[in-house]
Amino acid sequence: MSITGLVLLALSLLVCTESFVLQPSITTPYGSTPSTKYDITRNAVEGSVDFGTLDGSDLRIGIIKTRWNKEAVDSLLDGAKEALKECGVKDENVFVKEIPGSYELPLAARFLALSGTVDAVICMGVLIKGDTMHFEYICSAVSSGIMNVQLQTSTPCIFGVLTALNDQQVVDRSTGDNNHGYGWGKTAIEMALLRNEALGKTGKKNRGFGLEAGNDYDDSDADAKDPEKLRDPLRSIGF
Ligand code: DLZ
Repeated sequence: MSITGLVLLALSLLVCTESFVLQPSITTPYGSTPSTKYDITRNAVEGSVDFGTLDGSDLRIGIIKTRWNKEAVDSLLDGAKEALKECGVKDENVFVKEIPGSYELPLAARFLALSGTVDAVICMGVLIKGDTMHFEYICSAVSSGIMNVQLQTSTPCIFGVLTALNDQQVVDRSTGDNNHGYGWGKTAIEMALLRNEALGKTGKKNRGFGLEAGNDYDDSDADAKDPEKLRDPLRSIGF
């Protein structure tokens, strides 16, 4: 074998060793989780989803936030608001409503979605694991509840709930460059635009992700066009 061949062989062996032998694992209260080497830089790559340029200047966004873990939730709210502002959403088109805890998020989101007055809802809360099974029940109910609401109402409902095993995980994900609220804000805009494109809020010719609609889908929504409700959607549905 030539010298070049030997060098290449040695390099391949080094890469294999790095990939398969030196992988870190993450320890959780549930035990050690096998992981790839990318996990150690997860925080860095997590916030790097590319949302491109989003124009939210015509959108109305509802945010429902919990009083449980208020400090962290308020920081997440700041992150989301920053993203909405960056996308051109007007301050007067962002509606924030506080509720007690995460368990209440799906119903509150449903009320707001059914009002037909917002283009997306961000459901925001922080769940921290305690000593009992409470955390597991609430996480499961809230995540499937929020999914159900968005599928039933065709209004994007963003899962803005941190499900953390300890306080440190909350701090790591609700502050600084890794404030998850920011990504939730961008996701809300992208999904609101997608919904409006697909369902015709942006004009009949633009339905179906850019395809001409083949039927006469009626997008007149009396509630959403009622000037009184447009002025203050939260008040109009009883908040
Ligand atoms: C009761 C409770 C507990 C123990 N922990 C949290 C939490 O970490 N995060 C949260 O958002 N809510 C918590 N709650 C309140 C529940 O979500 C809910 O408000 C109550 O069970 C009443 O339905």
